Amino acid sequence: MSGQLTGIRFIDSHTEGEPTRVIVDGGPELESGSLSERLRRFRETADHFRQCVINEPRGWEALVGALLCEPADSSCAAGVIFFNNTGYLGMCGHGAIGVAVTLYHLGRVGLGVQRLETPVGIVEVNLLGPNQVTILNVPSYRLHSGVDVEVDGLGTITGDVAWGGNWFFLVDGSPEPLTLDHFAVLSDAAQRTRDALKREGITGADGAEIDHIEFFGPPESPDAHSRNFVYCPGRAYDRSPCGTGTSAKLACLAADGKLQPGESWIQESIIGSRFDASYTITGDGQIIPAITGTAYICSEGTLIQQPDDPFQNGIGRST
Ligand code: PYC
Repeated sequence: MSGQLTGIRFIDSHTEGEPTRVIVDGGPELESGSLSERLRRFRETADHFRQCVINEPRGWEALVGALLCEPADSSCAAGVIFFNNTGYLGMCGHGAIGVAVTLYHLGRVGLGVQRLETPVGIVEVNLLGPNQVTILNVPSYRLHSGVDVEVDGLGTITGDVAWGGNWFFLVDGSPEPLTLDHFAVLSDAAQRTRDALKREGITGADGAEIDHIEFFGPPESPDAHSRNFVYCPGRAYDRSPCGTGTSAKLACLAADGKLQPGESWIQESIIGSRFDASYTITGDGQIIPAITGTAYICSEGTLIQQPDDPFQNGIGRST
């Protein structure tokens, strides 16, 4: 080996099949301030770090990174900034479950309730066991219902726009069968739906881009309520039922009066894994989703960057 090595210590887990890479050492210096301020510094001064961790050859497209930071709010066990192959996520439900299990694995927290600070608010994580976690997500709500969009090759697709920590377009009645061997056609349909939303100027609040698409259909398990396919910003699909996507779904069900506070909703993913979800209501018409799932540690190690490696920051891709 030549040149000076830089090491980035990580722990990988998967939550219901969806991977999370927690950076425990060797992350960028983001100084102090709110998590959203540090996210801005991360984006502006250290985006190469995100690319190195997520992109091939050290990462892959489905991976979500989680940079552990000192929390600004001392009631929190940790601050965390989530990122993926295209940029940064306000919140990540499967990722928060992965972070909680990783903090437990590291001996930094015990079982029971902890708080995590994210750029979009504080989330509570309750470690029910070494691998099982319930998260109380950020307040979630439906912004628009029954929005029609003209999608190339698919015709009119109708969906709801909802916030669950990220912006989602939720479509009941998937345009393709909800099985894993259809992931390529599902991804294609979801990408075209996303392109159409952009073209027609359909956005989340304050013009925010709707960068996650969710298709729903009947579940395979008799005790589940629904199966989904969730398409993420970097053209990867979520192997889990998606924590923020399930939160957005709960917000729609609540708004339609189809699910009552405290009632259980079992959301199945495209690979058959599941989250058990429910909600409580806030005073201002939003909901607080509770999402329970399991995560398992699957590897830990050190990512190495050498100054003379032409791909020390990974292989970038524009989406
Ligand atoms: O679980 O919230 C989630 C999530 C977002 C993107 C991938 N997973």
